[in-house]
Amino acid sequence: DGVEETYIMVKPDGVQRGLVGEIISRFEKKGFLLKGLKLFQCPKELAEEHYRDLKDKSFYPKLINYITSGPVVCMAWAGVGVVASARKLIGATNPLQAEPGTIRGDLAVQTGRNVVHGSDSPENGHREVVGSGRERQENRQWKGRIRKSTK
Ligand code: DAT
Ligand code: MG
Repeated sequence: DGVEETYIMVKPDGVQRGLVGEIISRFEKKGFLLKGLKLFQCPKELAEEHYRDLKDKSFYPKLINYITSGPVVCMAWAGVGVVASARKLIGATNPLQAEPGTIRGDLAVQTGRNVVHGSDSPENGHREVVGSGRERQENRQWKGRIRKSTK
């Protein structure tokens, strides 16, 4: 049916700058379904797992420091085509190249402080939302309940 899920995360700079509401608003207004949300201090091991594909990049140590430097807001959003659409709403990785009207285009200037994460494929969307192992069990407690309670 084309319904996907994507993992959206307001990064520590977005939380510190008070942009959580603004960012949530953009996905709400677009019409996607918020399935779960929590404020979370990301442990180093989970940050390394999240960004494992980048571990050979020169900026990787800084990236891990940044993402674990303060609380993040974790969200699961669902909808038809939500993965690609969310990436469009977020804009290019380098905020200076992100189009005006996108979250990064409107709210950020540095690649290393680009305020928000969005999954890059439906497979990664599912993996990042559901998690694995110990996380998987814990995630059941905060994700995926809204559809039931609002209908
Ligand atoms: P995106 O977050 O747009 O999916 P990505 O997955 O390629 O981008 O990289 C993950 C994060 O790593 C990105 O949001 C910011 C950081 N990053 C990527 N490229 C970088 C670079 N050239 N210099 C510094 N940080 C970078
Ligand atoms: Mg990415």
